[in-house]
Amino acid sequence: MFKQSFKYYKSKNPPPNLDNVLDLNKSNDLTEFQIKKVSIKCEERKKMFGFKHPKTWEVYEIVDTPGSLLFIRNPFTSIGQRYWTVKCLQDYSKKPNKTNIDAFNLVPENKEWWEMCQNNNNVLLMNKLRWVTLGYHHNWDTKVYSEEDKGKFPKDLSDMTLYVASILGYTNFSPEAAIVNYYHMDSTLSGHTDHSEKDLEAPLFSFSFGQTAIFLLGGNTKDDKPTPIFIRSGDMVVMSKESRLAYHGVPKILQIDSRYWDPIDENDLCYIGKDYREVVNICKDDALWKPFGDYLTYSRININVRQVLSRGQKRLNSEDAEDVT
Ligand SMILES: O=C(O)CCC(=O)C(=O)O
Repeated sequence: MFKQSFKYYKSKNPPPNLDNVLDLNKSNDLTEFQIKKVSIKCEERKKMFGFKHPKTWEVYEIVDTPGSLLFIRNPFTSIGQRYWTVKCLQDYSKKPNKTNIDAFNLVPENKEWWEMCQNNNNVLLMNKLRWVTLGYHHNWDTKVYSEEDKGKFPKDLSDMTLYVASILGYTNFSPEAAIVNYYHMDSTLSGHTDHSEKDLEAPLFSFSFGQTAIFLLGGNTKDDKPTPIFIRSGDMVVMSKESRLAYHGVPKILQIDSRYWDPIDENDLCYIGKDYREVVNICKDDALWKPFGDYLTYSRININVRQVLSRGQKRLNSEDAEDVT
């Protein structure tokens, strides 16, 4: 069933009918058998740079799927969306973080990918970047993390994820690994489960920017019929427990007609911490922001953040590697 749905939504000719795709922008049209509104206790929470005030967040649980999958409808401000876009393109793509293009030796030691793409408007090179891994590097072959294959987890991404985790009540979460996926209009991500992390109780936070995805959320086997869901720019998905072991994938990227990252909201600028200023200056300046905005008009960026260690564990050991299949 998963494969059939994937093929159906991936199809270009004929294009799929989108009437059955769960659309959280039309939450009033959805029934209690599809979504449940989740209230969060956030009166005392401070607003953080890049986010709307948590008291305005719309949090939903997707019903009739394994485990718990939360969907938060774009809690980001437009400058927040710009900030994470610039970080994913300009900073997280730098060495020593790992990328899919490392294998092709396209970027010399003393150069950076984003800078090279900009210097000669190298669209081919730009479109080659498909993923970056941060912190404990995801091993695409073995799916096993190792102490020997790990970089520094970015502080801003850690702070941002911890803020979201605390608002949603996940007080013990520790951000230790991330995959940044870069999609273009013809990209897909085939069905898979997220089982590399030991502690499946720990949530997985997923943040998306740019073009819209059709996200397929299935069951514990590929025989279960998946639920298709629109994920738009700024939307956040949190998977925990059995939902992490549910098959999911992205069969299609759809062109959007609004830019969720425009116009920038001056109000948000008074919340900027000093570590964020340099990148915010790029986001505020039309000319400096332009190449990043152009990229988003034909791409989607997804950042998913995971906890690798079990609670109280300081480092991985060889036994962990044996446990994970
Ligand atoms: O792009 C997405 O929304 C999903 C990404 C994902 O499932 C993954 O990286 O494991």
